[in-house]
Amino acid sequence: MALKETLKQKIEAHRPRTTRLVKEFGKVIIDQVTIDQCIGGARDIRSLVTDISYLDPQEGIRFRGKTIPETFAALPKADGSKYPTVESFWYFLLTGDVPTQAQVDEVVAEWKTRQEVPQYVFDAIRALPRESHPMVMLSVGILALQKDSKFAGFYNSGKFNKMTAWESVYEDASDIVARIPIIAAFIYNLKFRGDKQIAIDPKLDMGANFAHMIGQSEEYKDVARMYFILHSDHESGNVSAHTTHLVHSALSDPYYAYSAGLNGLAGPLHGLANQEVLDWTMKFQEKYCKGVEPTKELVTKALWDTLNAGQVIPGYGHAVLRKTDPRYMSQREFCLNTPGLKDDPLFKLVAMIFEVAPGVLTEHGKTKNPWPNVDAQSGVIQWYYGLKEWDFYTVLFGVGRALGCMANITWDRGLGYAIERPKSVTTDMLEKWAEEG
Ligand code: CMX
Repeated sequence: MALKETLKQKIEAHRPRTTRLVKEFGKVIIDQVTIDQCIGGARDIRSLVTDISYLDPQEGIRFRGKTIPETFAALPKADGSKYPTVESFWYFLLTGDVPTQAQVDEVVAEWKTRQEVPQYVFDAIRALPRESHPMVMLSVGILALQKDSKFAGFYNSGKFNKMTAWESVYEDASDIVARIPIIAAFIYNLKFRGDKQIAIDPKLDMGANFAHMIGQSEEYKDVARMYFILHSDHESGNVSAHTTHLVHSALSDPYYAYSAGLNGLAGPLHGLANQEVLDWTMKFQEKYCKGVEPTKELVTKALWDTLNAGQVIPGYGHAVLRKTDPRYMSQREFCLNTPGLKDDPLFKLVAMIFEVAPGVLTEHGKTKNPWPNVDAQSGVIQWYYGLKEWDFYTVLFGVGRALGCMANITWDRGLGYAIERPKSVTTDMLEKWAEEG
């Protein structure tokens, strides 16, 4: 059965669960809100629902109930590869089912029909100053596609229907996940390869085609597949996923919603941390290792200098996780299993930071989680394969994150989630409640 038809059945089967929860158990209390949560970024307040992924503070992410190793093991692999195709993962994220090879082939073929990016998108990106950050270009590229939104078209058709609205979200979402790697490759080539563009190879799956379009090696095809899958989703409260969900909750179409999500991903406390890690590491080598090999002592000194300057150690800490991020471990494992990469000086340095930073951060005593997150490891792999332009790294994150955000808002519409509108209070009110105890 085709993906959309399977999804239709899943959504229709799920709806009574949501309706029953609201109707029969709507007033059951599942959390309480404290003043520090109000002021402190709504940390930990249980107020979002998603079945696409769940983040356990100790264990890390599970996609549709599966850990990262379980996900990689379960899904059909790309031809001649140890990693699944991104398309098979998309099927899995949307439906919760592990697809058969035939179902994967269908998605791969469907994405081919959606891949063509209109010329005006490239023109809009070209019209930006060439020094614009690649994330600006990606966000503009996605927004430029809005003109042809099927969801907006359906909304404006006069035939808008809440029960079927998810179908046009699915159409836009599928267009976005199929097109975003093409736009990302265009940006990379425009900015970093002297505008030498490479045409789509219609024989390749999404990850392999991305590698091909940025002029990368055969080996990088697996890097792309792994990277996009690992960065896809991290439940719903993170800035990019939450922003996408919030904007779409106003029935803004998926283009408006994901362009906004990307703008959040571009923050240094979120997705931009991956470029900050490389920047920090390079500056460390320049400043502390002139003519000498990096040592744990030098790394310790550099970490303390950063902290004493009031800055954060990029790639460390997390709002939810309290252990090393399994996305970090998965990429570290990739490095350790890749001859050449495991002996790469930059990988060795990042591994040394991993040995030292948790202790320094613990002694510093501020962060609730001294362990590395996904961003501490991802840049090293890109660097090794020659993708050294680190201000592009968050674009790679954005290509992967599209999968999670688009799967989520398809289900948001399927289940008819309401416009998001939390309540704000004033400082006077907080002070009054504080006094009253
Ligand atoms: N280095 C130094 N200080 C850190 C720190 C780090 N890596 N991580 C947290 N802290 C500090 C916070 O700045 C905060 O200090 P103040 O009390 O002075 O404000 C204190 O420790 C408590 O913070 P927390 O509750 O542990 O962490 P938050 O939930 O507030 O923030 C995060 C989480 C990720 C923003 C933070 O750990 C951080 O800034 N890390 C570095 C940037 C980074 O790697 N971001 C990527 C996260 C993954 C992703 O989204 O891509």
